Amino acid sequence: MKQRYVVGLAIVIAIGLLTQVPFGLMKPQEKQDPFTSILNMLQSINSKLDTIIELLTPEEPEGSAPVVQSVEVQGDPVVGGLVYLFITVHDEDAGQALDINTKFIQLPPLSSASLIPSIGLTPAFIPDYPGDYGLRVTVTDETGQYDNYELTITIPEPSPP
Ligand SMILES: [Ca+2]
Repeated sequence: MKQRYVVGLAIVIAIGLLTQVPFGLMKPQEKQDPFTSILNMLQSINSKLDTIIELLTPEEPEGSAPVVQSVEVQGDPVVGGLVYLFITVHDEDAGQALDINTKFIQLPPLSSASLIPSIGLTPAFIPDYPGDYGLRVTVTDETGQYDNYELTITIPEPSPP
């Protein structure tokens, strides 16, 4: 009877040890878990917020704005003549693609003149009425920085034949 009791007790202790040891090992972790996991969660939220803020903050344009250096009027500035511009542009930042766009900001009354092409360094048009043709040349670089240049071409009244 005594032996049986001892064996039984030994089994109980063994089972107790086998189950308690893993629990014992896990207990310190369990105690840390809520704090550690909240800390980890906050750190992860913080880094995610940093990423979101980075994504939402508009990037500072890099480099400098391009410049319209000069616009020369070429061709035949009379009614029915072909007028074209010779534009020179410059950008300090090497290798940036530049978009050059020209449009009318003023036309003589009744005029339906149009710029063909309106993009590039040599836009052209045919004046259909005498008067003032106001033009705006805009150069834009890859970062969206731009420069405007405005000029007025005055087309004289056609001289009687
Ligand atoms: Ca630039």
